Amino acid sequence: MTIRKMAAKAAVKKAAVKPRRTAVKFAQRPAIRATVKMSAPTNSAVRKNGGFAELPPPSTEPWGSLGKALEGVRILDFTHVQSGPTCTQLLGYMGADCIKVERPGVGDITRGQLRDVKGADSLYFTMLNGNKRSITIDSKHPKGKEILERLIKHCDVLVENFAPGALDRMGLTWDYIHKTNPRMIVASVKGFGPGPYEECKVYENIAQCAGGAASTTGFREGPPLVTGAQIGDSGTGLHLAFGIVTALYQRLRTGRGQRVLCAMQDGVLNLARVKLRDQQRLGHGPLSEYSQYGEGVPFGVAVPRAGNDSGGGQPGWILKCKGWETDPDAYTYFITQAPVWGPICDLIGRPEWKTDPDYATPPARLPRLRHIFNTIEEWTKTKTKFEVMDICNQHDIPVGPILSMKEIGEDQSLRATGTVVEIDHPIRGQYLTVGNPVKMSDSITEVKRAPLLGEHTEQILIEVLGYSAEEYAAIKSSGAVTPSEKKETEAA
Ligand code: CAO
Repeated sequence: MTIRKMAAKAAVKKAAVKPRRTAVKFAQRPAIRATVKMSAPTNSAVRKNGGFAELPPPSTEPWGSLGKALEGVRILDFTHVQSGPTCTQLLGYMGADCIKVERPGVGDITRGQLRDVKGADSLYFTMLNGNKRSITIDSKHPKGKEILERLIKHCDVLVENFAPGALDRMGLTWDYIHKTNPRMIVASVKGFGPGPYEECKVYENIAQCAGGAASTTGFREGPPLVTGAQIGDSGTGLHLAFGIVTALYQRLRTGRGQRVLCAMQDGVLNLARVKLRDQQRLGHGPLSEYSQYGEGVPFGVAVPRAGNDSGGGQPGWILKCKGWETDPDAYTYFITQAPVWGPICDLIGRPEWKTDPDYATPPARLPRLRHIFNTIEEWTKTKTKFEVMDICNQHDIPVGPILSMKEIGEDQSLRATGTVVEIDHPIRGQYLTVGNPVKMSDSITEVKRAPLLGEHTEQILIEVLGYSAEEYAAIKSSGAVTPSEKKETEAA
């Protein structure tokens, strides 16, 4: 039987005993490696179907009834702060069983950072650690090391984003992990890849600066700027999730795990690649779509900050809308896309611009963009940002309201799609989180609250790792999973 047939058979069997859309029970479940026996594929099989001789016949079961995409994958989640937790939360949304290992009595440092409700885990933590179980283990305690070894044997992927060398200092070197479980994928976020800065600790804004985003963000006259979108942390977590899923796929063919590394600098650069494109274009002349070109400001040796210029070949800018004097978000983004230039001219009361040689073609407009946007703004200032959206959409003119986080939190269409989700938490009560931004027709996401610190320690030790009740009691009294008195005093 082929690998795929076996996997499909196991999935169908599992689905048969599981009613549709029931919450995934975090019960003992064999990891994928246990359900799929490997056999070395022949070369022709490797060429066919990406490594599989045959796919199972297409299922006719109802969509969403065959479990979740990553069901059966178990993650040893050794992540903290933002980049790693973003990655494992996404894997959890896709159905992986994420076991988050935290330091007894302390936990992920973000549990206590930016606290808004006394005694409750922060939103920083709860919004990045949904769909996970929490186990507390002192990774430097001898018994803790033994538990970790069992976890390594029972999991498919270890994800971590400690400072360089921290995992090795715990004794969890790649050689040790690979020897203990050759199928395990070890995925890491680090600030920098191999090179002069590889030993450095890195946070979000450092990555934005080192990855080329900050030097190209902001206004020409001002200093470099970081963006609110967490492209260094969450962006790298997203890249890492992609690496993990592809490594799982390759493992089906090779039978072995591998190391997956995402450096935050690399992740940011990948997201800023259009600016490296522009750097090379600059060698062949000025960048005509940047408004400084039309303003006659010479270019320097590096890609400049472009303010709110549109990144593509279609000029755009942020324009004031009705109410801008008092509402800081009463603005719209407006793109003067060439195919709808005629309707734009009609809307703003400048029909003569459709044929005027100074305005009729995109190249003719480039040196006049400031004047053009000022004129369009005279029109947008008479409408709310939502009216601009409604009117322009009727003419296929690409515009977008500047939405505040208040407006996004209250947006009913985002709630309806599960992108913004309201969650119940036993200590803080209800809170909003961002659900799975990736929608899949056969893998339906259920967003679950973040775990309390060590909430599942007993459950994981007994149900996943197979310790007896007596062994669990001994582990508890050993101090390997509970805070030492010293740590408790420190935390208080
Ligand atoms: N039991 C015992 N010790 C534990 C433990 C556990 N369960 N979990 C973690 N620790 C220990 C680690 O072993 C490490 O100890 P040593 O340095 O003595 O070996 C220590 O806790 C702290 O690890 P750290 O150095 O990673 O943490 P930090 O707060 O000093 O640094 C950060 C944080 C984010 C700068 C660093 O982890 C880092 O650079 N990570 C990689 C890049 C990254 O992901 N950055 C994005 C963070 S999100 O903004």
